[in-house]
Amino acid sequence: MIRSNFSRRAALFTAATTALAMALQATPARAESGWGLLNMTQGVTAMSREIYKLHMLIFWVCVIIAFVVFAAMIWSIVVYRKSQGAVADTTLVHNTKVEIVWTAVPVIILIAMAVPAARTLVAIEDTTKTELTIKVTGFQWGWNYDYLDKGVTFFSRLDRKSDVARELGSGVDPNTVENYLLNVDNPLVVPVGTKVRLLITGADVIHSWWVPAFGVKKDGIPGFVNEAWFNIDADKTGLYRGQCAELCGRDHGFMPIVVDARSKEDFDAWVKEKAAQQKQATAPAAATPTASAPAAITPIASSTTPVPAATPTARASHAAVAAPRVTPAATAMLAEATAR
Ligand SMILES: [Cu+2]
Repeated sequence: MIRSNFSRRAALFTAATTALAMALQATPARAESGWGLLNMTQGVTAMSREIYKLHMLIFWVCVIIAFVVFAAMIWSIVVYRKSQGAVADTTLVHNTKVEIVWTAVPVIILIAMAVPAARTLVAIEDTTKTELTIKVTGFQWGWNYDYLDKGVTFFSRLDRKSDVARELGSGVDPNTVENYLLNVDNPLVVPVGTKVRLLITGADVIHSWWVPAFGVKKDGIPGFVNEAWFNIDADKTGLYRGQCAELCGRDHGFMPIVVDARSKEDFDAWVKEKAAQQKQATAPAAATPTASAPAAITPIASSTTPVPAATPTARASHAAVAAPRVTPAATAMLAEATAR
């Protein structure tokens, strides 16, 4: 009696689970509002959407497994309790067939998840055929962006308004500051529709360059250069925000990232103007011995080549590393940041 009840209920249960799984998979990706805000963003690059799809696939696999396991468990506990006359079925104890099934099923599920995950991981690491390379150096507490071969380099750090408002007793209400702690003085400017490669390193401690909309989060480690890339959809110009994602010291929470994605024409015009400005700004200083000293960090061609200099302990060292490559204004800013 109990056996026939069991098979009928098992069939019902399987049907219900299958229906739920189909309903869940048919659910369209939600817009990023309301409950959607709890989820990761779909982003503005083909790769970020790929990562999002993978995330949702694995999420639903986990949800279905959790549902099946907990439902079976709770159902068994309630329906087949001793007070209802249920007798334990001992044929399943040390049953070879069952052992094989519950080993094989998880292995198959894991392999099924590993295939798309590995494919995506390989694509994330594929930094070939990039059209623009920018070296990103994290320091306590800001970012240096160096457009290799373009003659443009600058520091980017927390904007002044947020910086003032965050001070204790500043008298400024943080609620009145737009994009409080998420704005910078000099955003990273990049072109849309272009495969941009980032060479990410750290000048003092480990930082992590993270912009969710691009699906990029990569550590900047002193002595190493990590690679990452993104290609923003051609119609997605605008501002994208991120933050340092590695606990890097006292002001870790105060080193946001802002990327200004512009059309290719606008970017070309910007880079031209910026390079001309920087050339002009450094020209008089080139006569002094310190400013003409060779760069301590040279552009790195391979991700395995270590960066010389920069010890994690001496705070003065990152100024020594970065100073020869930057404009006087940036050097002053770095000195200010170091003194804080
Ligand atoms: Cu950091």
